[in-house]
Amino acid sequence: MTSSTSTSDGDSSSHKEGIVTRSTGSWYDVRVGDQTIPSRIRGKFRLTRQDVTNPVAVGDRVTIRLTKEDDTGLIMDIHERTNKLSRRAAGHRQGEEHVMVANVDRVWIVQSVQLPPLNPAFVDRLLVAASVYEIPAGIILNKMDLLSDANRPEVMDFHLRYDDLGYPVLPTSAMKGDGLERLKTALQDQVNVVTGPSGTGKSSLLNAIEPGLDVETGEVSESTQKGTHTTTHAELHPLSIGGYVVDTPGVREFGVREVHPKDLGHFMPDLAPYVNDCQFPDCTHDHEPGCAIKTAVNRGDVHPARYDSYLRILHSLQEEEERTF
Ligand SMILES: Nc1nc2c(ncn2[C@@H]2O[C@H](COP(=O)(O)OP(=O)(O)OP(=O)(O)O)[C@@H](O)[C@H]2O)c(=O)[nH]1
Ligand SMILES: [Mg+2]
Ligand SMILES: [Zn+2]
Repeated sequence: MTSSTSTSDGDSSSHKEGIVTRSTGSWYDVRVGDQTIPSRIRGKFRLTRQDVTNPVAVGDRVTIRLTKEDDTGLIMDIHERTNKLSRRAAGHRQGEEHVMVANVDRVWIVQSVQLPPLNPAFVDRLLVAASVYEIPAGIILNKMDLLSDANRPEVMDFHLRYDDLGYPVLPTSAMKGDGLERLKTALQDQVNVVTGPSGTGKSSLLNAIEPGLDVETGEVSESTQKGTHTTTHAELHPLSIGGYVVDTPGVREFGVREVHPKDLGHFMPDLAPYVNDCQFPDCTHDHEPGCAIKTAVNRGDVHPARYDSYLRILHSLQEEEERTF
């Protein structure tokens, strides 16, 4: 334990920079190069970050000090986060923030052409959530081998819609091996959250690009979440090409929340340009006359499916608000 990347600390020879890949109670796996070093945290982090259940989260970039005795690490410093996926804790720490993953480079939403069919409402909900968390998003359009005359118009429309919105859309077929090189390039050297409905082919895709990597990325069942203190830990799985894939416990966990209904339009890039042009300044773009967004939909500048998603999310936020207050 002598050579090292250094910090300005006097004892720099034993300091290393790494990324937290797993957390199990009081131990954290910190990946440094291709080594994983079990580490603990200094007490001060527990004391200074009392409003969060976990002061150190998976995805955190940290500086550790290696202990000479047993090759474990002590987390000395947590670097500033670019973003985080978090949720409100349940149980006795109810209301506190639980950070599931920090420093996510991209959330990938997997959809399949068929079996199950495209689900734009699901996609839009996650895109809004990603936008709220300031995490770039992308779409993987799998099972392209199932493209047929019957579903082609819908699939092309879907592809173009999100392309136009500026999201990367990657058509793939895990079965035929199509599009996998492009997918690999997109995932390489990034921290990727891969999510999507069950059966769309997440495991098949990940296995195709990294054999043996079968992470649990599916949605957690409703009943599991009702457990009083479900502690859900995400994990970063290293890719041999560089980068990580994260399994997160379910998309519901980072569904749209903590957005005031009136702010929703700001989180949809195609609606955002119009939100301030309505007749009423507090327009919800739902039923009000003189709504600039509805005008844009009628003019063909906003896709009706996107407006439809907007309304669904709006209504769910309004319901939530009624329940809470
Ligand atoms: N035709 C076709 N079938 C595919 C493709 N990718 C996956 N499948 C099949 O779709 C089914 C579901 O694939 P999985 O990889 O298990 O899907 P998943 O998204 O991981 O599903 P969950 O783990 O339940 O969330 C399996 O029967 C796969 O063989 C594809 O590109 N084309
Ligand atoms: Mg799976
Ligand atoms: Zn309006």
